[in-house]
Amino acid sequence: MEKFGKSQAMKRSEDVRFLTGHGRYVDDIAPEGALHAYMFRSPVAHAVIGTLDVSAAREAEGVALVLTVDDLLAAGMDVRMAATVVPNRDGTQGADPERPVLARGRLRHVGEPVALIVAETMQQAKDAAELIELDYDELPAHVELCAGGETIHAEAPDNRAFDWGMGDEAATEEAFARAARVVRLEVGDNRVIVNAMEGRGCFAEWDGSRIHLAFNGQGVWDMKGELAQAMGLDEADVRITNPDVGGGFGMKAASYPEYFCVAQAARVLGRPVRWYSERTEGMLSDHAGRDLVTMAELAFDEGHRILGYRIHTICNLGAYNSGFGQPIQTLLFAKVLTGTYDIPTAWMRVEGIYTNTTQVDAYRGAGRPEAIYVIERVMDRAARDLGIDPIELRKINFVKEFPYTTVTGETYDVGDFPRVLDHAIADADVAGFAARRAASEAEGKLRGLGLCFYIESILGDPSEGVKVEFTEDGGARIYVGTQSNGQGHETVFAKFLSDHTGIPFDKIVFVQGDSDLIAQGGGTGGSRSVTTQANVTLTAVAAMVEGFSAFLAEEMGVEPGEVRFDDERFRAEGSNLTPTMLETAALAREKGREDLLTWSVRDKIQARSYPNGAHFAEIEIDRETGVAEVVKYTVVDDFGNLINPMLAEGQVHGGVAQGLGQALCEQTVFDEDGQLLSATFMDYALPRAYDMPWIKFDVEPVPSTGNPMGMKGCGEAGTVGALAAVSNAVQDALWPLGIRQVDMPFTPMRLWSLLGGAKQA
Ligand code: SMO
Repeated sequence: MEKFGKSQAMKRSEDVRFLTGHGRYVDDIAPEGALHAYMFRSPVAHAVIGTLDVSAAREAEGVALVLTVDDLLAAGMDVRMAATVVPNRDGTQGADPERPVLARGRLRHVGEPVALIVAETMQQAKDAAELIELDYDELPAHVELCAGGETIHAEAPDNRAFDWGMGDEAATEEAFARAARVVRLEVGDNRVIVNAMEGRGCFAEWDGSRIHLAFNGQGVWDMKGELAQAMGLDEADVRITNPDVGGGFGMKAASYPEYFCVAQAARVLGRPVRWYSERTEGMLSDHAGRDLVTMAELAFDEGHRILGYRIHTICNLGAYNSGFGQPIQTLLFAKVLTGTYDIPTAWMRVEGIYTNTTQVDAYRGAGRPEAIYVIERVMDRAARDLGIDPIELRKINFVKEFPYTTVTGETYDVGDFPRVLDHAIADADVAGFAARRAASEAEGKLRGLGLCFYIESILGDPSEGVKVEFTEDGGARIYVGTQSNGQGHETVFAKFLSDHTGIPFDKIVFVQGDSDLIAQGGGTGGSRSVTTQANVTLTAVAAMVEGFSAFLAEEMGVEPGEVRFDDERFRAEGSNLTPTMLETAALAREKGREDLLTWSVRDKIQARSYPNGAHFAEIEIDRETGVAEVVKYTVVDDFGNLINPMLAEGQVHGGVAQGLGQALCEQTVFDEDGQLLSATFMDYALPRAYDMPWIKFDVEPVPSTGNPMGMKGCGEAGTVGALAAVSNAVQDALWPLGIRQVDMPFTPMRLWSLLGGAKQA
């Protein structure tokens, strides 16, 4: 089987469907005759609700139902959304205020759901929303990223949700005390609005005893438990489905208020109900990403070796705690705190701050881009301050012996950072940079080269489920527990099964996203899918081979141990029978062995994997306009073994695009009243194809020991590397002008202003 299954650049079979408008997204499959739901949202960032009068809306034409939090409570629903807290440094717990499904007494951000209106048509629902009378006493909005200000939750009077830490504070102090040099840098990580191509949406139907909620998520399993809890149903009476999904990026992994309300509306009305977010509505209510600021310090000895690392991070949580974990921006941050460097001691302190803004949550990388951004910016700054080449400084401090356990307790199993970096140095033609810079300068442009050497720590849920079913038509179905959001799972996992069983690819039907069809799974997130799903598929294949071998031994008249599966066929010495997997399944069906036709397996991989790599960005800045253009971009990744290098490269391209967007143009702006000023694509600049450079991509694999295929997750890596690579390139371009600090996004306005200032100086 070794000759199959690795490194095949098979094109995505689902793309024909997607590109010709035949994708089946949640809004395409809402039941005929479903009522339309519209969410009435808070118009202000902070207020105490006086009265909420929905009586006129209830009487409006076409309106079937209006739900407020009182209606949900009266129906016995649990309106508190799931959240977890972190222990504070002083041993107390982080604040644990309620996030209600619909506003309860207070309004805490613009766009917060207040009442759901359900009507025959969307226009009628929207018209009825105009009739809702919401009286409130407005409070000052707290939008600055600092403690203090008007209290948002009684549980956190100074708006500080938590103050946690990790590492060894005293040992780090001591390291700094004996350092030859200390380098400091404040690093801002701007808030981004995720803007998945497909907005959030759902529909729900109630058959009198069971609820079916379809939504465009990153998996069905968390929502199943949460909806059962909220609605007071047995989990067996909850079916959750995810159809085709047009991009999630962490944002769609959360459970959102609309889903609970729409499900309840369907139950109350006994009719299907649908809801779909509009773009501005999504910008106000989809969980945002990043939004933190870090003071970072590195202590060095005389030989430029790092003695200690210390950070103090302040995170904007928005108005509520994340459902994944209160310190969402720094939870996985801690796992790669020290990056690829051998740092003997480190300390991180993190404060979480509530503000009257949309909630911040997981976004492509969920903490790891944030951590790598900080360490790679401060490493670059350190090289400048110490007067040493940034590549050299990294090489001096790289972890070189594996396995290596970091100060935060992660064990990097394998890696070869110098080899990966050298490959990237060659691919990026670093040696030719000085000449390219001179050429740019001759045209009056500034040119900079920036490096980011990242590492990730991959694994959300280590366990995954799969079911393989042999069907009467002579083919097979694979049911996966992961969930494609557009990454190509349909191709990858069907092909993987095909390669390991010899079942022809076109005889395999791929099924995902239905909690009724397989018992459990983990969904997509944290770059976990390929490692976990491939692993459990191998486990299922092993079970099938064993089961079929025992069955065939009888048919062949040999001992069970004598049957082997080899080169797509079962064989045994002394038998002319050499059936394929599909032929064996057909034979089993003929003999009434139904037990051999369905294989359900749940298995977990043993350890995390640590993808790593080097990104080199080269940018040119036009002094007259302040426009920064990425003119050259090089990536060399260690993703371990790849099962489809083409799709992995596609993941990197998309990831880099998201990183460049954050670095160059995406700017989320709230005014002092907490109104989102960048709430349309007129004001919020997403990168376009035109903004993307050509990316030179290659791999330098060091197979992981954490999973049987030796793979390392690749879904988020592009974003992790891009932020610091571009930022360090911009810093490199501006350094000769004496500009020492500039934060993302590097918009023309920001750079032009800085360059104007530099000219006058
Ligand atoms: S930010 Mo992701 O879906 O782990």
